[in-house]
Amino acid sequence: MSALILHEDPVSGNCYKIRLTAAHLGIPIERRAYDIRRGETRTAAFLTRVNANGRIPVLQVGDDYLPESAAACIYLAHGSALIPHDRFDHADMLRWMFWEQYNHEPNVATLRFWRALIGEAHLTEAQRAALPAKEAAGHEALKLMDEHLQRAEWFAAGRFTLADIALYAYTHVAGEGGLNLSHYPAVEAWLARVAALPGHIAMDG
Ligand SMILES: N[C@@H](CCC(=O)N[C@@H](CS)C(=O)NCC(=O)O)C(=O)O
Repeated sequence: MSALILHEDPVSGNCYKIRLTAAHLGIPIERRAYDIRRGETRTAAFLTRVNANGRIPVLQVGDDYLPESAAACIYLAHGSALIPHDRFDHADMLRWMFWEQYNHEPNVATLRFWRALIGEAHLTEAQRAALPAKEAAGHEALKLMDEHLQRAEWFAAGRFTLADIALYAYTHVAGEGGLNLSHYPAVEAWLARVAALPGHIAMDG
């Protein structure tokens, strides 16, 4: 494999997904930090060279740049047990990863970013007005996860896959955004299962 560099902000759960995947697979990755709160992913140099979309994470593979956390996790885990081979299980894993990006991350991660990393006092009027809707949608996402986890130990294929990594990243810090996880006991039990796996690393590790 070519040399790997993760362009990241260490506070970002999307970046953590990639570090967690690499940790489970024993793949070494060099890290390059940017501060998103200072606009460091919006400079001309970053937009031209790293990601025209102005966001981290970006996994650099040799001279090539791969934005999007899910794409980077799939690149790292190619051919490994973290991606099911069975056709249905593979698609089901992707189903949860797509769901995470559309229904979960925009609510659960955004609430954490606004409340824990920016601070409610510094939110714009529009952001403050959006809080109740984000909270309702965040709880809806956690409820759906809890219902699934009352019936299954893992999200897809009956075992730990990239779907669990993608969902773990922001779920385990949902409380920082004001979403009380104690309402979701099956989610809490699953978080503990993930954290107990060999190879697990903490978000700030
Ligand atoms: N869908 C993307 C989301 C990337 C994203 O939203 N990155 C945020 C940090 S988690 C970012 O770079 N924000 C800085 C900005 O938009 O300026 C992924 O999964 O990688």
